Amino acid sequence: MKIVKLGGSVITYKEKYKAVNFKHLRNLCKILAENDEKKILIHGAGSFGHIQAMKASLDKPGPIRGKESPISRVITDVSELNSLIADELNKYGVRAISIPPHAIYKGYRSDFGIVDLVLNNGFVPLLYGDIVLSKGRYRIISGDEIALDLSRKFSPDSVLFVTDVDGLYDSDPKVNRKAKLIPSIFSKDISVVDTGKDATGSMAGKMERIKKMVLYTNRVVILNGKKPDRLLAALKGEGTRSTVIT
Ligand code: IP8
Repeated sequence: MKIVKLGGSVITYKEKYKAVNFKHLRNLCKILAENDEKKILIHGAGSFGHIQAMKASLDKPGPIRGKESPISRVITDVSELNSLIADELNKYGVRAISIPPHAIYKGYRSDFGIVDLVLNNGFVPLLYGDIVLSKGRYRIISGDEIALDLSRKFSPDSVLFVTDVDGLYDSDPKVNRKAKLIPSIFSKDISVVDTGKDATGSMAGKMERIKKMVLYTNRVVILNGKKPDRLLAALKGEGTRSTVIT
């Protein structure tokens, strides 16, 4: 079984409120339809979540009181993105069934019974970065954190992160043109540099979770979703330009 997270920076235009990148989304749906292995899908919030969440300072967990309207707005917006993605997946033949995280999480506690039920009846569970509630409090939950919790429960053979870069580099490829891709690395050798510029801690948050994830899966792969063939190769367990973390 595999867990695949489609990053918000690939499937949406991150700077433009509620703008889906249908070209990338459809290319990825096509690939996911080609591979009929058991899988759980997760997607990020992209411009359907991060823009409003930052505007209303929802990035840190806190009391709900006074923030009801942005919380409800963000939950509604990410669920809208989720419906669009479920629709595209179904058009391409992926039998996805959405499972809203806010309905299965209470604070930090989750009940994945419904994920198990959906998966073991031949469907593809589809979860996403969301806002979850507990008594009087809210918190943003990233798709990466959901991937970690699902890994703990389902022990997938691999977890694939579909991002807008080829993988991990020895320096920031968006700044340094000479940055070199790291094809494989042990999780213990990863040092995390905080670049935090979205509501869930960006790359640093992702790396913290990946370091924990390798305890529950054989490998974590970070790859570029703008080159959909790489996702197909990684799904088949073949080598492709990416970073493999073990
Ligand atoms: O895009 C963020 O999820 P992510 C969720 O997976 C919200 O980090 C609501 C901003």
